[in-house]
Amino acid sequence: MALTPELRTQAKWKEIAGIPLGAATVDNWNQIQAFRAKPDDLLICTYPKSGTTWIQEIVDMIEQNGDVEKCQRDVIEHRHPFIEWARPPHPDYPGTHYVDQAGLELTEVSNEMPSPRILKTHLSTQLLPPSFWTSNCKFLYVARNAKDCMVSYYHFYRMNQVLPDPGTWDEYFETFISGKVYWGSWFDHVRGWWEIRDRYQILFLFYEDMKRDPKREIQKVMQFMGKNLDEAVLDRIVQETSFERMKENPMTNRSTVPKSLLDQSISPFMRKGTVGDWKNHFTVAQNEKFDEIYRQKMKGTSINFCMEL
Ligand code: PPS
Repeated sequence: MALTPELRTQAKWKEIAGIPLGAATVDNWNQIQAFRAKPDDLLICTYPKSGTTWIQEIVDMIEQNGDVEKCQRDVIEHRHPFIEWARPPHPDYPGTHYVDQAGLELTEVSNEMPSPRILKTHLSTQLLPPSFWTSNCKFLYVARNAKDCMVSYYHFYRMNQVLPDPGTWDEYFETFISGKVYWGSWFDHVRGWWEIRDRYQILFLFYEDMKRDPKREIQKVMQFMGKNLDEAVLDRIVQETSFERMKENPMTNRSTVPKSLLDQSISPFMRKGTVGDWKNHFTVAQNEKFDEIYRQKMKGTSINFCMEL
């Protein structure tokens, strides 16, 4: 059943350390924090709307040695457990193979996954279950420039029927800047992961680089995963993970998710997949305001984003 506009406005999140998260995630927080990572785990880490689905498909294609059929074995959101995700069961959308009765994805069952396990999170460094730090596993972080991320998240909020209504673009603009969106502030998230990138096994990638030169970035991922694939396989992966292919692919485009959860008639999950769409949304005044806030919040970091290609 779809939420009415009134219920959507009231849709509640809860907070951990001031960071909004789904209520079911917070209700299961102790169990999530107690998860035991393994040294050969690979954790895909992103702020929402930064290219998570794209890097998941790339990682799976590499893991399956470019075998397209194997990557069709399940929808992308069920191939890699989403470690902090929990939601009440939905009759038309049962969840992953690893989900437990409380709707929690990361359970003892996922401990039985064959290694190396590939897992996914949107958590900031401060909220990650501690065993990920002590087990010395691999982290693959993808960052996307804040303005495009904000635009993509806005359209996702509009179409995602279980998130609160984002209001108008102008209203949402303020909400995003304040960090009161699911998984918190873009600034804190990106900064947090960037600052520890040399202390752990972290491959830090940028969405914009993946757009500019997908083959080079896919090669980096391949090396990071300890794989060696020949040119023809790499070319196939580039082709199969292009926006156009993934938009048409029912295993990656979320078309199997019921409309009562994701209403793609409002905005498709695979929306534009470009760099620079923020220019179609930001007013001149918003752009100036955002640049000033960015300067303050990212002061002292060496990170550099490409804002258009
Ligand atoms: S989520 O809900 O957080 O998991 O979303 P996420 O997958 O991180 O981000 C969705 C945005 O990524 C775009 N996308 C792609 N861009 C380029 N190439 C490929 N293959 C690709 N796959 C997904 C998707 O279109 C969303 O961005 P926008 O700007 O909204 O189009």
